Amino acid sequence: MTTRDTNFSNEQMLGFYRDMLRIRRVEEQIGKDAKAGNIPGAVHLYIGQEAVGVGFCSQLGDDDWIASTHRGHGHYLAKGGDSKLLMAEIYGRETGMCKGHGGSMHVADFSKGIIGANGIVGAGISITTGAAWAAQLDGKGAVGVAFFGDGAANQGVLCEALNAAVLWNLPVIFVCENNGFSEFSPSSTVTAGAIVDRAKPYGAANEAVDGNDLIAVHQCAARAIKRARDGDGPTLIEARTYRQRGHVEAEASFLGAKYRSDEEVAAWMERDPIPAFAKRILDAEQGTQADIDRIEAEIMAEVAEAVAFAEASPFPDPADQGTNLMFA
Ligand SMILES: Cc1ncc(C[n+]2csc(CCOP(=O)(O)OP(=O)(O)O)c2C)c(N)n1
Repeated sequence: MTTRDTNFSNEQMLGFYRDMLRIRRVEEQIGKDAKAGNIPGAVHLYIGQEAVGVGFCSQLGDDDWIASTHRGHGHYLAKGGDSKLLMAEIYGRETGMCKGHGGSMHVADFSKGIIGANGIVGAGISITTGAAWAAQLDGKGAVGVAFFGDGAANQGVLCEALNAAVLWNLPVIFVCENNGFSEFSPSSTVTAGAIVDRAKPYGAANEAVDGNDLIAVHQCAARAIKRARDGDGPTLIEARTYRQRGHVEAEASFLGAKYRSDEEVAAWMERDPIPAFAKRILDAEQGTQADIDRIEAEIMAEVAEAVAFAEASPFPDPADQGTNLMFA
């Protein structure tokens, strides 16, 4: 038996497990549907990185803002997004949360504080900085969390945002999910230095964390969120994790050369955050195999319901193209 995670009740531990597994199973389904040709457009999966989204979003409310990337389904679900609306959106149906006009890369729900995923690499960094500025002006203690990749960390916008955030003491957290790749380029071939160190010239708080360890992410996130809510300014976090799937689901059909070894993938699969968390719960006797099995069954039922909902939904009316549907 390993030590209990004394900060967390059994219910909370199982809740974290459920939230991560929900993202995993929904995305596995999306991956299958993309391969079957049921989904229009490109699909980028978050599989392997679930501990980061859940570690942060489980501590945020609907009034806090997050922005995501082209790999945004996990953040949407972790922040309380509805799986039916997500699936319908990705299927391009009218019942999606953006009425089928956004698709996989543009999932957003302002009512849940999800400013949006974004196909423009790095764009969420500046959008969240603006949302954090608005939150500061509102004075109600809300924070902004920008999730972005290691490739995005090489965009100039991170420097601009850190500069403004420190200067104006904004309640913003920049969360770089370093998943090892920018498209098909290993980070080591395109990224100089440690991303976490990019906070230092600006004097921003900063922390690197094991992005596959939900408890470590949760604790690191708690420190940064407290700092932001207390008016103590921004934090840059580098969560080191691994993109288990390809950059985009269809990549096998157009990529000639391999860009990572089977051994590397296998080594990271050993560190998959979800089975590791199940083991942690069982070893610490914070839940039973029956709990794990029940959660699995409930989530599989939710996934089936989401797919049925999407499939039964109509496509949007082409006449609505060009209408600002977010505010309609
Ligand atoms: C401004 C901009 N430049 C380039 C691209 C093409 N592009 C799409 S995803 C991607 C890689 C992003 O890598 P990273 O930020 O590490 O995120 P990850 O895909 O690993 O989650 C690139 C270069 C883009 N969409 N937007």
